[in-house]
Amino acid sequence: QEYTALKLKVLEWAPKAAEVIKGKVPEDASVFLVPATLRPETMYGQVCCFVGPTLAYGVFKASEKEYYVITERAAKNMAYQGIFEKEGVIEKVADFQGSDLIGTEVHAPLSFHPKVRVLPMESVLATKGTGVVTSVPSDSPDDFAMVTDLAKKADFYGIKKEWAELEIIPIIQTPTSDLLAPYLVKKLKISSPKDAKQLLEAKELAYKEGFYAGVMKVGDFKGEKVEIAKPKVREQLIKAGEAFAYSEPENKVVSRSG
Ligand code: ZZB
Repeated sequence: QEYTALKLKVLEWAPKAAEVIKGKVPEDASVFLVPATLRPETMYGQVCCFVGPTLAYGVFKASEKEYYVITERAAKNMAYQGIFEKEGVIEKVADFQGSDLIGTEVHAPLSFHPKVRVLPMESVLATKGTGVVTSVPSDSPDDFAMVTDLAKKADFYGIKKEWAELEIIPIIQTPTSDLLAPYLVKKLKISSPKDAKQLLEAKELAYKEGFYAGVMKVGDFKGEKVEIAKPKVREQLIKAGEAFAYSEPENKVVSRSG
């Protein structure tokens, strides 16, 4: 899988995270949460950043001035892709549990909401991407179902309601809607982030329709087809130093003998 890894710079740590990171990175260095995405053209619509609350994350040194918050698994992959200073070597300076990071404020490149919060999502997989997921509820059914639930049950999740209530702005027009994910969630009668089966179906429909029939409604490539705009937005982010290419080997097939 060829992902775009986006750099979400930490602006303000949540209290628990601040305690953990204290003294671990130089004063003049930046720390980034780094989600892996297959949809760089949707980055205009980011409203928050998800971590798995029970997952383990590390803070890895990428260079003198830059540190990345990702899973160790992702760091090990990145070490062989020219992303860190020394080939094959990872340098971890701190450990977080996802829950420590909830409430951290980060800068989301390209987004209409440049400042977004880190929020919990139980379904984030430790075995895919970086374990950090940027949330685009306009075009991702999983994200729409999750932010809806977070806003509805803010106390239960231990977050501020307004963190999950940033406006969802249309960014891609398709023949059925300019808010494809909310449309599909409603149409398939998805009522919770736990409706895994319907969410998978909605995601597949959203990928297909977005890619083949979507037209950009915003940004520098407004009016262009998603198929055309996708690599252009990606290049723009990479040139600006706000993203980099990250790929990972296909999941190994587990043999029957184990
Ligand atoms: C932003 C975005 C906007 C995404 C969108 C999708 C969509 P996939 O589809 O399953 O192959 N993702 C990345 N890492 C993880 C993880 N560890 N656990 C759970 N979800 C993860 O995986 C790729 C997409 O799944 C990524 O692209 C990311 O969400 C999420 F409008 O980034 B995406 C129709 C989907 N639309």
